[in-house]
Amino acid sequence: MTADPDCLFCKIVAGDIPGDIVHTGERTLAFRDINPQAPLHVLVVPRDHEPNAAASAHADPEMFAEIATTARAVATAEGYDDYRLVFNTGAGVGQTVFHTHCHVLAGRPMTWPPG
Ligand code: IU
Repeated sequence: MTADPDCLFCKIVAGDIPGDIVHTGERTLAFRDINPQAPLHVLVVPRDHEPNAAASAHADPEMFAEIATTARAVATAEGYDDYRLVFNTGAGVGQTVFHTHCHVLAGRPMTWPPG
């Protein structure tokens, strides 16, 4: 497994700092966002460190299927059939934590296009 000692999400994956974990998979982890933007706001992360979704896709294409499956499991477990998945990829579109993560958002009306 690849980890970056300076990465916050690697530390949550390793259990070195606490996260409100809602799903534990062999290769993924899901935990609640500390600053939720919807009634359900969970982050699904691969355990392996990559800086963003594009890098994960390159390193491990199957990871995306696993992230999507995990996202559905999390949403279903919380009673939501409809949910939005977001991968901010790059600082220019708002990525602030540079460990691949998928936002799973649900529980309120959402507009399109996103802001
Ligand atoms: P972004 O796509 O990189 O902007 O998302 C990073 C998310 O990580 C953001 O929604 C933060 O609220 C969230 N987060 C967190 O859940 N726990 C933390 O300790 C930190 C950020 I720092």
